Parts: sequence; C-alpha cells; structure tokens
Amino acid sequence: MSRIFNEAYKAKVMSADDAAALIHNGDNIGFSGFTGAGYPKAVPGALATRIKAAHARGDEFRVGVYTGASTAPELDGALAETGGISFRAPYQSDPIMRNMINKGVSEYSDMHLSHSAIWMRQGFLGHLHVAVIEVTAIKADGTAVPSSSIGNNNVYLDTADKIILEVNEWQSLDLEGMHDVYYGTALPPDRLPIPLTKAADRIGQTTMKIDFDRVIAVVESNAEDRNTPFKPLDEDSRAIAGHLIDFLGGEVTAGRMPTNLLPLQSGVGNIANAVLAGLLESPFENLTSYTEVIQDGMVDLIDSGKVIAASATAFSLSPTAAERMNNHAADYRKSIILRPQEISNHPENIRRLGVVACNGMIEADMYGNVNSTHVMGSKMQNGIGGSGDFTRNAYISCFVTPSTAKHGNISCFVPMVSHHDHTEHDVQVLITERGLADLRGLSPKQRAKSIIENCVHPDYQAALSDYFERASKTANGLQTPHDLREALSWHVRFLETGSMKQ
Ligand code: 0RQ
Repeated sequence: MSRIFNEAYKAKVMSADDAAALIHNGDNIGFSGFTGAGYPKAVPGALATRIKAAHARGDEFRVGVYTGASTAPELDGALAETGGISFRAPYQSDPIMRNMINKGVSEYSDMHLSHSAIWMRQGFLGHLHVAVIEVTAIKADGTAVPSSSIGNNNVYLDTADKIILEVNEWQSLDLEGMHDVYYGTALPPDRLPIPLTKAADRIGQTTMKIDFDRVIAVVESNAEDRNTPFKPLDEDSRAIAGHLIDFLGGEVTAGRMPTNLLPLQSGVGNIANAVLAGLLESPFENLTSYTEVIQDGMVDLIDSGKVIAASATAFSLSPTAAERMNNHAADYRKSIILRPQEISNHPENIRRLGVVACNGMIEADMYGNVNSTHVMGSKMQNGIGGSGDFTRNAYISCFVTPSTAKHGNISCFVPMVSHHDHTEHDVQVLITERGLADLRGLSPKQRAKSIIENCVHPDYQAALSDYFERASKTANGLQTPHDLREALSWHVRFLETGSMKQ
C-alpha cells in the first residue's frame, strides 16, 4: 500500500533514475541520514550511475554532499566511489569516503554537528540546490513523518531550492509519534531559550513541514537501513564499562548526582556500546539519556526498564535491533524521542540538563588533551561529530579507549597529541581497561601523574614517566612541561618503525 496519503503528492511520483536526472553537475545536495539510519536508499545510487556515465563521456560531474552525519555504503560509499564528491560535511565514517578525503579528491569540512544547521542557514556551506530526504509517509495534510533519523532534515527542507522525497515502506508506520520536530530556533538577535528542561520533554511537532511547491519528485523505496553489527563485548570493553560504573556510583555516594544519575550521552563505536551494555548489569534504575544515537545497548536498557526515556536524533542499530525496533515502534515511541540534531546537540540543552558524556577517542596526551579525529596527525578517521558539542557542555565529560591500538604498537597516551579536538579544559575523566583518571581540579602536572598511573598501558608507563621527568627539567618547572624536540617523537617512531615502543 502506498505511503503517500496526499493526492497532490501522488502526481509527483517517479523512478529514482528520473529523480536523479533532475540533479546537475555542481549541485550541493542535502541528504537525510545519520549513523546509517534514515538515509535515502534509491536516489543516491541512481545519481552515482548518472555521475559515472558523465565521467565515462568525459564530462565534469561533481556534487557537494551534506548530511546529518555518517550514512551507509548506498550513499557515501556509492557516491564517493565515483570520485564525484567535490565537498563533504559535516561527518562521515565510510571507508571509501574516508579514502577520497585522504587522497584529496573530496574537500571535507569536519565541524561540530551543532554548527552544521547554523552554518547552512548563514550560507557558509554554500547554496543548497537540492534536498533528498527519506520519510516514512506523506500525510494527507502534506506534512511528512520522518524515518529512523531526523538529523538536519528540517534545515535542508527549509533551505534547498528543490526537494526530492523518498518514501520508504521498510520504515515502520508506527514511528509516527516518536519524533519531536522543533521549529523555534532562530539566529541572533531573535534567538529565544529552547523550552526543554528534561530529556523526555516534547517541545515540537511529530511531522516535518514540506513546501509542496519546491518538491520536484517523490520516489518510493523499500530497503532497510544498513548498519554494521557491533562487535561482541571483549574483556577490555567490559573493564572500561566497569570503571565508569564504579565512578558514577562514587558520584552518587558523594552527593553530586541523584541515584538515577543524570542524562547519559554515549558516543559512536563498539566501546561506547559496551558501556551501555555494562549499565545493564549496574545497580542504577530509572535512567534517562540525552544523546545523539540510540544504539543496541540503549534498546536493551529500555527493554529491561533501566532506561525510562531516551532522546536522540537517530538510531544506530545492528540489523537484529533494527528489526526489533521496526516490529515494536509503537512501544518504543513511549520512551524514545528523535529530534533535529540542532536540538539533540544544542549546547544550551546539554548544559542545562547536566549530561554525563562518554565518547571514544583516538589518543590523549599526558595532560588530558584529546584527539578524536586524525590518525598520526594528518589522516582523517571520521570527524568530531557530536563529541565536541557534548564534551564542552557536559556536567561530566568522559573519554573511553583501550590503552593501546594496533596490537599494542601504539600507545593511546602520548607526550603530545598529534591533532587537537578537545582541550585539557574540557576533558574531565579518561578511562581505559587499566583504570580511570579523574582530572577534575588537577593542575597539568598532577593530571600527567594520574593519567600515567591509572590509564597508560604498562608497556608505555616507564617511557611516559621518563619523558615527563625529563621535560619537567628542560622546561624548568614551567606550567605544562614539554620538550618540543621530542614531543611528537613517539608518532615519528611509529611511522618509521611500525611501533611506538623504544
Ligand atoms: O583502525 O580502522 O584501521 O581498524 O582507529 O578505532 O578502536 O575501532 O575505535 O570504534 O571506538 O572509534 C575516535 C574513531 C573511535 C570514534 C573513534 C585506530 C584503530 C582503528 C578506529 P582501523 P576503534 P572506535 C557522538 C560522538 C568522533 C565522533 C564522536 C569517533 C580506528 O569514537 O569517530 O565521538 N569519534 N561522536 O586501530 C592511531 C591511535 C589509535 C588508532 C585507535 N591512538 N593511533 N590509530 N586507532 N587508536 C556521535 C556522533 O557524532 C555521530
């Protein structure tokens, strides 16, 4: 049965190929999609075919690609493979896309996700020619029910010259009522407080406004969201989750948090998912979450009754959890709220609610500065995503990582980070399988001692202590001791020998 309940929209239905033919060389396109959820499944592939055909004829065909965050092989992978993405923002994690960025084929603007809506509205990201947005249904009143993510949909629908809607029958109709699309944001000087005081608050409407006159095509699709399954929990991730849970228990005992904690944010990746799994075994009850993505671990916490309300902008679910969500969306919408990313990641809300943030990282230095994005200083991994929005504004900001990478040849704690995303001023707690360093209130030298003692792998503890002591002498007691001739020598050693070990 068609999901298009508005007669006028039915007249705009066409094939994905015909819709892609309406996109031109040089267009900037705002796609729906956030962490493998809610991205259009048919038009990107048809566009990739069109780009390849143009290239085969020797014609120029390149487009700018904007999304909520990362998408899936059908969007980022298919388009990046053509070499036809001239510009990408604001976040990606697809291996082919990453490769094109690192080869210099595609320019990539890696930004805080909370900045993406503002910059699009202010015109810093160029003119948006087309919005391609997946929806669950078009209602009789002409509004559209979002699908498994909202991301920047409202922004792209507002700002694009032309709109293509993909109505995906795979998405459950019972998602209607889960979304909370808030239209009250404005640029200064007209900005007002966002009326959200609890993670579970609903402040907007359940559907998205669509300007019918700008809709140039409606495409019907029926394909599932594609996310990679999470890795099974290993010993390290269990240990990391255990340290975090002990720490949170200590905060409750110290009277700094209520017994049901404060709203939790958990980042992307396997470790972040493992932390959620750890909470399942914890003594905490009646938990809430104010985060970006709902992962498998969060769904388990909702099923167990441990989490009573979870606010996000998208799902990031394994195929089995996505099926569970689709079959039981009517139940899950009682406790899950999906919002535009300008609300889920809004610094004002994160600060007001007192969110406890927990994100993954690439490396930290011994003073607590964190690199989340670049491998060995130059190579883009994914992007900062929402980690900066949450870290800077959280009540408590934590980073989790195994103490080493690449089979122990890299220490995730180094004298100086090779790229800088989160400063020592924003990073409060560092956690590895070894233990936890609570950096709140410490000076740089005190932080270094705590990190080396609690987080660093034994294979690298002596070398890092040695660097710290020598740097302290060279820098003659200065505030943050470094020997600049040596500060990045660990990275250089890895690049030259394949190991940071001395
Ligand atoms: O390399 O891909 O070659 O195997 O980095 O590392 O261990 O798979 O880590 O999945 O937990 O992701 C920071 C990338 C961690 C993620 C990051 C190598 C390692 C591997 C990936 P391979 P893992 P995770 C809100 C939150 C920014 C966005 C964010 C991220 C690869 O957490 O993208 O937080 N964060 N958003 O081998 C060199 C090191 C390394 C290293 C690991 N020290 N040096 N390489 N690796 N440590 C949600 C959103 O914004 C959507």
